[in-house]
Amino acid sequence: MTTTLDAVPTLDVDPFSHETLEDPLPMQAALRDAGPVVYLPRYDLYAVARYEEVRAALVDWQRFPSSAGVGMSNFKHETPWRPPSLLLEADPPHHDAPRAVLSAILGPRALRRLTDRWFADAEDLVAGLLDGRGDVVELDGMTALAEAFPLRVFPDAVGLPAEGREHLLPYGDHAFNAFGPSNDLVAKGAPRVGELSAWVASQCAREVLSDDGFGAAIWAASDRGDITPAQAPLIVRSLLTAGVDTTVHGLGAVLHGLATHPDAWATLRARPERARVAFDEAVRWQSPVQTFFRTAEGEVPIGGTVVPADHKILMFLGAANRDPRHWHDPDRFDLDRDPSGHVGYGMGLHQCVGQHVARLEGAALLTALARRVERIEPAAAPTRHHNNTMRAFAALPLRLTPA
Ligand code: HEM
Ligand code: OVM
Repeated sequence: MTTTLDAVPTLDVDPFSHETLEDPLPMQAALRDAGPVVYLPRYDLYAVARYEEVRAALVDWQRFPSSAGVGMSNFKHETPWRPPSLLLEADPPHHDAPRAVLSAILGPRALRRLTDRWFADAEDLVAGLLDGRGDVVELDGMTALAEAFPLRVFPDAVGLPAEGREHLLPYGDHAFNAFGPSNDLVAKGAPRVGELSAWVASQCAREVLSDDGFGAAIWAASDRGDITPAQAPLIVRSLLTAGVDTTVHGLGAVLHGLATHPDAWATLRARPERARVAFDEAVRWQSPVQTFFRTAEGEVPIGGTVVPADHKILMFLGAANRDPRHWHDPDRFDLDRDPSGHVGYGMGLHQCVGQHVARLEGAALLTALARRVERIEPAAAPTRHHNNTMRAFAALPLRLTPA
C-alpha cells in the first residue's frame, strides 16, 4: 500500500502577537478549518488545532518526545533559559521516578488531609469580602478571588516561608512566556529573571521548607531513594513554576463563565456539588494553558502529512477544546455537558500531575461562593493579560449580591 501525502496548508498567522493573544478564537478556527496539520512559515513549524490530532500528538511520547523542550526552543540546538524540568521536559525512563513521586504527593488520597482546611479557608475569604459591605459588593475577581485564594492555600501547602511569596506569580508568568518565541513578552520579563530564579531556587532547599508540606514530602522521597537528593530541589521547582498562575487563571475562567452564564450560576447555587464539573468545564472552555510544543523524533506521519525530523509541532490545546468536530456547541460554558476528555490538562504521560490540586481549589472556592452569594454579574468588561502560553485575565470586575 502506498500513502498519498496531502499538500500541507500554510497559514500566515502569529499565535503570539498581541492581536491574537487578545482574542485567539478567530485564528484557532482558521487553523482547524485549514486542515488537520498546518504549516506556520513565520516560525517554520507545524501546528495541530483539531481535537483528534492534538490528542494523537499528546499521547505519542515516543514520536513526539518532550526532552527537546515543550516550547518553541529546541534544546538540542539552543541552551534552555533554566535547567530543564525533570517532569515536563523529560521522557521515559528519566520522567518515571519524578512523576511517580509527585503523583503520590498530589493525588486525591494525599489531598484529603487538606480538603477541610481549604474549604474553611475559602469560606473565610468569601466572608471577609462580603460581611458588612452592604447589599452589593463590587470587586476585581482576579485580585480578590482568583489570585487571593491560591496564594492563601498553595504556598502553605508546599511549605514555603511567608517571605517573598510575591515572586511566585511573576516567575510563573515568565516561565509560561518562555515557551513562546523570544518576543516582547519574554523581553519584558528578562530584567527580573535572575532575581526571580535565584529566589525560586533558594525556596527549594530542604531547610527552607516546613516539615509537613509537599516540599518536605519530595525530600522524604529522596531519603527513601525513590529519587536522588539532586533531583529533589528541581521537583519542588516544578510546583513553584506550574502550581500558581495556572490555578489563578483557571479560577478566573470559571468566575468569568459563571458571571456571564446566569443559567450556570443558578445550577451551581442549586447543586453546589457540581463545583468540580464547573471548574473542569471552565478549563475546557478557556484553556488557561493554551499551547505546548513537541519535537518530531524522526519523520513523523500525522494528519495525512509528515513532520520532518527534529521539527517542532505546536499543539493548540485551547483550539482542540473548542473543536466543533468533537464538541457540541463548544463556545458555550455549559454545566450540563460532560467535559471529560478535554485536553486542557494535556493527555497521556505528561497529563497535569497537579490537576487534583487545581480541582480542589476550584471546588473549595466555588462551594463557598455558591453558599454566600445570590447573584454574580460582570460589573464591566474583563481585560486580558497577554502571555505567550496562558489565556489569562488582568482584571475581572464583578458585582456580587450576598445571599
Ligand atoms: C503538566 C495544565 C495546574 C503541575 C501540565 C500540562 C498541562 C497543564 C496542559 C501538560 C504538559 C505537557 O503535556 O507537556 C494545567 C492547568 C492547571 C494546572 C490548566 C490549572 C487549572 C497545576 C498545578 C500544579 C501543576 C496546581 C502543581 C501543584 C504540573 C506539572 C506538570 C504539569 C509538574 C508536568 C507533568 C509531567 O510532565 O509529567 N499542566 N496545570 N499543574 N502540571 Fe499542570
Ligand atoms: C515544570 C512545569 C510543569 C508544567 C508547566 C510548567 C511553566 C512548568 O515542571 O517546571 O509551566
